[in-house]
Amino acid sequence: MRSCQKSQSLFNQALKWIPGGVNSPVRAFRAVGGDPFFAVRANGATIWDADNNEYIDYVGTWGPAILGHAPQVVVDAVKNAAEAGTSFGIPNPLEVRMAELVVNAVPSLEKVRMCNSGTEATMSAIRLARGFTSRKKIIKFEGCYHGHVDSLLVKAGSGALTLGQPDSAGVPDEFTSQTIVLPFNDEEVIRSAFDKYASEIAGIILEPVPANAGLYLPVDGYLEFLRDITLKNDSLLIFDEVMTGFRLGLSGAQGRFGIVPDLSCFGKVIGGGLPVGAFGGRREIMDCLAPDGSVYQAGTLSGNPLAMSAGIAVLESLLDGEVYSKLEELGQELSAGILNAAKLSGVSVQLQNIGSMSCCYFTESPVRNMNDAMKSDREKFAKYFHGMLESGVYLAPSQFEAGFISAAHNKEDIDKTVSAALKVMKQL
Ligand code: HOZ
Repeated sequence: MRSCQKSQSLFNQALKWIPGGVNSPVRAFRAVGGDPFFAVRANGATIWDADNNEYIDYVGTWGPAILGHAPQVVVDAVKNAAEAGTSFGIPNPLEVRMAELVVNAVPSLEKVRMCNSGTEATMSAIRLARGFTSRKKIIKFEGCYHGHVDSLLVKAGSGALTLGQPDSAGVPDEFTSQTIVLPFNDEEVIRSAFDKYASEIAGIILEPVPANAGLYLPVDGYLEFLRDITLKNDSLLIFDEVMTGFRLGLSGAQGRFGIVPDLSCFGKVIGGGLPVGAFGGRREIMDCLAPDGSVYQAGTLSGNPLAMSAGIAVLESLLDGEVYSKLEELGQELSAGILNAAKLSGVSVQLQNIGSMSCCYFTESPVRNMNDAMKSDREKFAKYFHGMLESGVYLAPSQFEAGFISAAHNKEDIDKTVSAALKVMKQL
């Protein structure tokens, strides 16, 4: 058993002053039992806790660390930027470079606005969709998580689902009365919604690859269907690419699946580990934002030079595509290895994988939506999680989160992880 004394003592202190001892619920390990470790350092693919235990990290700060932790290009960029001033509150040249990089990488974008988190991005995107269309209703999917936006915190994934609270107290019914929640990967329910409310639906927001109830993929033709039906009904298609943007390729899931949404939301990777969000789309829609248009959106720290410099350093490192080739290869290797470990151990799993993202459900039946994901044996997952942690592998402490590989992982990390999985699964 590894020693966790220092983490434990920090957690006891944290519990006195921080609700649940954490600043974001899923970190509390409630879904898997036990208490969280406290990280003091992270470099490359490794994270160290306060007791100096080290782990191969597949959380990657929940997605941003695509180059691994503390890549030199990011550390240098942030240091340089800090010396020139940590915040200006007036336009700075880094914002222009960031916008250029994002718009050039994602074909559906003509303009982009930076904000400070994925939550801000989705909140602003749906406000913009409503302002542009002069309609109120938004369709979202069960198990999709778009940050903790009031009107989208209905049957939400991530920490909300992890804690069995997909709907939040404190959100009045009136705030969600214009939200239509439907199961993912089901065309019929979408058709019925449009039959009933066509002229009222401002847009559909979705994670094109839902990664907040574990990870499942759109079935063939589904994203095309959503594109088609929104176009026919003058509704907007909003891709929440906070997780998949710049992760599944330079042009995200939309590039990978060949879909052109009207609006897209970003976060995580584009911030290089600093707090960033962004949303963008066609010029005629984006120009509805203040100060050009009547949809208000703002932020004291939006376009912050530290965050811009970190994000720019990451995006520039991704431009030649080499990182993505490596991630595809490692992603396939890890998934094949874990699947094989499960087979050898006689454990039924659904190993879901796309590029550097993956999730292992402990169920025999295919997972295509939140209901399927809920069938996973979460007790088994908790045992698997703790077994892996003891073996020096840190997975997300919830069945309903995806795992991430970074460019700093190598074959040796994958081999160690697969050996650990085999050992742990044999004991399940
Ligand atoms: N919403 C994040 C994962 N999908 C969790 C963020 C965190 O707890 O840091």
